[in-house]
Amino acid sequence: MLTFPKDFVWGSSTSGPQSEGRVAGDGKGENLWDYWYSLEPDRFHGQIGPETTSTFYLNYEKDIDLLLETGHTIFRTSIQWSRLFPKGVGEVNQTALAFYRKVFSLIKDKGIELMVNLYHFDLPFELQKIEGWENRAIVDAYQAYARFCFENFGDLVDRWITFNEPIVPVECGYLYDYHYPNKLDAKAAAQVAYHTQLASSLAVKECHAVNSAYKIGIVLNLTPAYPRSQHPADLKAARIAELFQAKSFLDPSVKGEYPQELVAILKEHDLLPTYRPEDLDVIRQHKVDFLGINYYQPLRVAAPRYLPHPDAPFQPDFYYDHYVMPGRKINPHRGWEIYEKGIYDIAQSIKEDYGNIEWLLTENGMGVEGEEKFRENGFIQDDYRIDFIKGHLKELHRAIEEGSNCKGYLLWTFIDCWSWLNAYKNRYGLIELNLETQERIIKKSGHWFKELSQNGGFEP
Ligand code: BGP
Repeated sequence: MLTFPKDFVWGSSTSGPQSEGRVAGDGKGENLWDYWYSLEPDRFHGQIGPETTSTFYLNYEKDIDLLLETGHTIFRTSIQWSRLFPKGVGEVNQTALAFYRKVFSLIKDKGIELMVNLYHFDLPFELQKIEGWENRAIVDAYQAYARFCFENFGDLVDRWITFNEPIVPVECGYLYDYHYPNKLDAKAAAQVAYHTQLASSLAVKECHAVNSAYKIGIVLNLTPAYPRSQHPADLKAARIAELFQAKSFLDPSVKGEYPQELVAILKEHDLLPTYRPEDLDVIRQHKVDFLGINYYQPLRVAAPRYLPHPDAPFQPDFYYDHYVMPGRKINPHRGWEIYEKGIYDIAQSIKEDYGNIEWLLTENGMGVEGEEKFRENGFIQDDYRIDFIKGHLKELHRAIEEGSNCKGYLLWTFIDCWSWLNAYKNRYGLIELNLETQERIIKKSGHWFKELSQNGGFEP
């Protein structure tokens, strides 16, 4: 039996925009996903947009019961900024305030630890209209929104999160053409990243000002960058990839400062953001209390094969190519590599290089396309998901035995939910969602997860 520490928590993560849905009269304002969908529905898988999702807004009471039925001792979701402040600033939507207080109270009443994220890729559209995170005014708006949340929900929340995967909107929206506003402008990307970090540090400041006992962290999608070989050119590629993908938020959040090499690279390409010197004190003084780490697949890189075209817009992969390792283990239902040891390597790096700060694995999971083919006797027999979780937990257990300060495991996700570009293509849940009837059916993994949580471990 692999047994985890007594205070180790078990649960899952979701987000407001991916689970709540919109209901007539709920007072929610548009966020940039609502807007983008109205503009370009074809860019969303099957033209399925963010309006419906898994109807948590209507079904939260039953869904919270399901948390218990699947053994949750912790649950992470996010507040939708555009639900609480339909215009991003100014008037509060009282219906939303009451909704979140009801949901959070119910979760607490069930004895489940509650982790609440303030931002999961979902800027209110009114703020995107004024250039979104490129505009420093958004930092002020976010700071006010964050403070409002600490003051109004702080009594119910055990752990706050400033941002989920803040590098994702930077990459997908400003360096590559995946998310709105699809800009391909590295200068704007650097400004957006910098403003996001500053906003995160200011949220930490506000949170501790409201109550010094409140705990606040940031969720980062981390993976070491694995080089193709030990050739110096591959090692350099890996070092630089890690600077952009991980350390750009990890270092300022945990150490209170940016890596010098990253600053030098940005300077060389004339990409340094506009900043005020006093901001750096804010970042230095307001470090996170803990980290959330999301891990799905490793990042493998090699030295770049080609020189970039001199007129092409700058992208970090100017310095590295993505590397597909021959013989890698793969999840054939999603196309992502499975590399369980990544968890151990992350844990070691946090222990050695980041002062062994307290952390939780806040997302890990297996997306499966066409999952209904695994239905037998009325429910999904997802042994592959159980094996996936076990494989990662073995590595996590090994790291904890060696002194890693990891306090919990949160799967992505509890009920199959809508995903940004992929809609419901890849199912991740412990619980199946029937899109026609909205019926929820616990999968085999959901029952297994409850045993895992009750036993505090599993038979490998
Ligand atoms: C993470 C995001 C989640 C979720 C997950 C699954 O990066 O934080 O919001 O979407 O990825 O991704 P996908 O549905 O694209 O497979």
